[in-house]
Amino acid sequence: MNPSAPVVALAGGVGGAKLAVGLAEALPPGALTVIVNTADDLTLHGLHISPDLDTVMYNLAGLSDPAQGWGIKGDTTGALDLLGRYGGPTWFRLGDKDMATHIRRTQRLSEGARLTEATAELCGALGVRSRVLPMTDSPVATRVQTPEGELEFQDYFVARGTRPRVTGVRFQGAETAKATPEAAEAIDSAGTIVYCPSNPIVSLGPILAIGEIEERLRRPEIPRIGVSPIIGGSALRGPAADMMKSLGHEVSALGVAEILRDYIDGFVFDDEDAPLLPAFGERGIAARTAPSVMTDTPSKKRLAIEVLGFAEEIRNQAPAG
Ligand code: FO1
Repeated sequence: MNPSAPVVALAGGVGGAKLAVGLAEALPPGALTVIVNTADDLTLHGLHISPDLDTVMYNLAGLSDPAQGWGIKGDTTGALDLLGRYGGPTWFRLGDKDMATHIRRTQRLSEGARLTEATAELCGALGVRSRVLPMTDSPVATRVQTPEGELEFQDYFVARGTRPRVTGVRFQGAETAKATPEAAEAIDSAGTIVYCPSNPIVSLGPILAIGEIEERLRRPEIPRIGVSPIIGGSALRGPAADMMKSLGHEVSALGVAEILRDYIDGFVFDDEDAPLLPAFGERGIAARTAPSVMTDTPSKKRLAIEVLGFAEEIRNQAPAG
């Protein structure tokens, strides 16, 4: 697979990280840039934690815990256990090795490095060959509105186990957040844009909420492909399905495509949902199905090849000029 120009993938957590691995496998070294949601970031124990950046980084480095999809495989929690004895919060499960990432990131930020620079250093040290970029260096925080009040994202997601019904979502700081020069340049020079199978509301939503990024993503002259995180009416993991339902979206691949509609030229969803193909046709959204459950590296790469192949088809159909 050798598309004519660099590929930019937009990703949130585990689903996004899996397709990023597939894309990195399918593309020539260095051809992939992953722009990652940072609105899930939090500060705990005095440490700056960027869960989605780390999930993408660990997956691309081959270090991630295969069962969870986040964190580091074989990690232990000795430091967290002792922090708990000191009276610190333990609801957010930080592994010992993972903690080194947060310590180093926090140190570099306190020395004046940008999150983009700190991330590049961490990825470089772990041997990640794709470029991993935070969506912004500005602070943006997802706030989830529920009958229990407005919650910080990780309070909703981890501490409350995504149980509260979501009545609204906002991305605090997005209205003034800036695109970094690196993210702007990556999008401007991309030959293909891929929306990974991440939660369209709280993983891709924050990226699209940043005006300077959103404007740049309106590039109809290049193929832009979305991939559904919804299969057979549910999400393989996480609250995407419940959240879409409570916010009034159709809980299906079509519902995801409708959310991303202004930003995509084609949409890939699971073979199981093939009966939706005529509805995509009726709504004028180019679509294709593929096996989209990513359980191992070959299945991640296979999906990536389908996505990139679809992008090439769309590129070749486009009128020249
Ligand atoms: N997810 C959980 O469900 N429980 C946790 O305790 C937890 C800890 C954690 C620590 C580091 C990290 O990088 C990710 C972690 N996650 C945890 C995942 C994270 O909350 C989610 O993947 C994202 O924020 C949603 O995309």
